Amino acid sequence: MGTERNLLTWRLYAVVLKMKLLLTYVLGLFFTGVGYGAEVGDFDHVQRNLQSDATDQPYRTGYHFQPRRNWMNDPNGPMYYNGVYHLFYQYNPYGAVWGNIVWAHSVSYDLINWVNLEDAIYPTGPFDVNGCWSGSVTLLPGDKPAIFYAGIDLKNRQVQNIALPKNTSDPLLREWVKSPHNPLITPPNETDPNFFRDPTTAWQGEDMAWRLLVGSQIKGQGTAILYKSIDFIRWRMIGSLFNSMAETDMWECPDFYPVSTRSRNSLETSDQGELTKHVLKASFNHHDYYVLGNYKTKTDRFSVENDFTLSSSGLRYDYGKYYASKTFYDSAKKRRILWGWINESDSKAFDNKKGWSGLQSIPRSVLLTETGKQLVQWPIKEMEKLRAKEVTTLSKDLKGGSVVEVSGITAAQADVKVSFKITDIAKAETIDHNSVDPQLLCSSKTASVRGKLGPFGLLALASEDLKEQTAIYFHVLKKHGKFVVLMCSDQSRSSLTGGLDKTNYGGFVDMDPRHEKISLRSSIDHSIVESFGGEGKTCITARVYPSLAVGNRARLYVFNNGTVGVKISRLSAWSMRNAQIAPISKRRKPKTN
Ligand code: DQQ
Repeated sequence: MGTERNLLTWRLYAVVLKMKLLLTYVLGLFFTGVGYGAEVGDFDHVQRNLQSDATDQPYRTGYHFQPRRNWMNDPNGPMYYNGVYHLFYQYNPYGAVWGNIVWAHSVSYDLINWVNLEDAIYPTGPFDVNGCWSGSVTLLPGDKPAIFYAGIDLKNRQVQNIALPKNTSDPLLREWVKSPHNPLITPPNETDPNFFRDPTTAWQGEDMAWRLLVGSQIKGQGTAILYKSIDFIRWRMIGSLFNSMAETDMWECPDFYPVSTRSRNSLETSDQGELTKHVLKASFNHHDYYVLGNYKTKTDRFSVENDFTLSSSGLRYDYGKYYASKTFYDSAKKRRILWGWINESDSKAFDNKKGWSGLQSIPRSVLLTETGKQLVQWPIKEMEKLRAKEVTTLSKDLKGGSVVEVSGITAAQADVKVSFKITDIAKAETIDHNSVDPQLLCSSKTASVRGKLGPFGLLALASEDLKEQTAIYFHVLKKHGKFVVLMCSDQSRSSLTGGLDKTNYGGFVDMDPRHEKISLRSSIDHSIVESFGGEGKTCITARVYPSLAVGNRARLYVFNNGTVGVKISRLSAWSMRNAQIAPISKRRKPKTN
């Protein structure tokens, strides 16, 4: 009876939510004409409107998650619970730069359209009075979500706390209650209390005990410390999960989860079949690095297949702007989804002027490749719901030195897939065996430097005269007698504006260009280009601020600046519609003690 009532309440809630979303959208359009950056009574509006030239806010996105205003950083505690996706994130309610950190909270039915709720966790006690930093959600038996987060306590130490929903029958889980046992974990003696944070989702071992990791740094070296508990309240330190040989900074936002070596279905965090490997991800030195290995709860030993590699020839989720990511297991669709924070490439002064800072990446599904050597990431299927007009080109020669416009779509807000066939691989240029760092290679082999088989790819967010362009491209090269594919993202001409970080990024794509087509998918959204090379084996995100290629003035091109021709096997490009991101009610100001 109770369950039926809950179900009924939930259905009613769902209808009201959907109506609110619709009303917000319609009212916004009615009152503002362009519906851009407007506030309508209690509601602010959808993120942006592509029809306007958006001269006042050209860098807000159409389908990436971002709050209406202010600073956002790490995604926290993403989960699927009772038919609703939840995303929490580090947020400054008072400004566009980092500070006053709380957990903001948004919910969605499809991971694309979002409703913003009140902040979920904000400083209330001595154990988090100076900030509520990153953490994760664990679904406890009986399907009870528990948030584990890093609190900055009265003495400015980093401690680990728990919060539970006030009412688990509220499908939106709007209110959270902190445990009277907080802090549950305090920094061990060997750890600097400034380097002890970001607890992972917990997993259960064969012995039914819970485990989790806390990111740390001991004696100047990054690490993740394993803790164990029977009751989820008293936690015992076990030690470092894995000692990397690479000299790293503190490991922020560690993530630890199993991946299947056989199936395309993902695994729940506590799954421990025979056919699994574990992924350990750590965020340091501005990137998200990962290692693969074997882990069994019987011994709690994690034996790794590779080590963290600081050069961009090692395994990273993304070789561009991408940090402090977090995965969760989506039990509805049996997949693991990855969120990452995309930081700005501009200055604080610019962020203050535009009144906001930080994006979340498109949610990506994560799997192990068939070879088992690395992960593969792909934008979740739901993104395709936003695709509108499509243009397609099949089997077209792209001569050396050519630039062809992809017209007929909204180039500032688009999704593009292209695959290239190499017809004359013998012409690939040979590189020195010492050229191992792809990012360095991409810094010298920019899009405007002519090679042989490359650079070829896309020019996104380009102005008509090509003075501005974000180039995502490939080079096919020969190294140690083998063919290698280099993927680059060249930001050097992304904007005529100065004072921006325009670093070029690069990574190798693990494939054989003699037998496989070289594919690229780029999701372009006004000031961000998320690119997936080799069907998601190598990902590069660019954060850019064009001054000419804005709104309707942005163009998209496919290009080949090599001397050797390549073939476009297929190119499909879609205009993308706006996602709807609206608040359900006014943001409540977080309380402080
Ligand atoms: N951001 C949080 C920390 C985390 C860092 C603070 C990573 O908990 O280590 O906002 O971006």
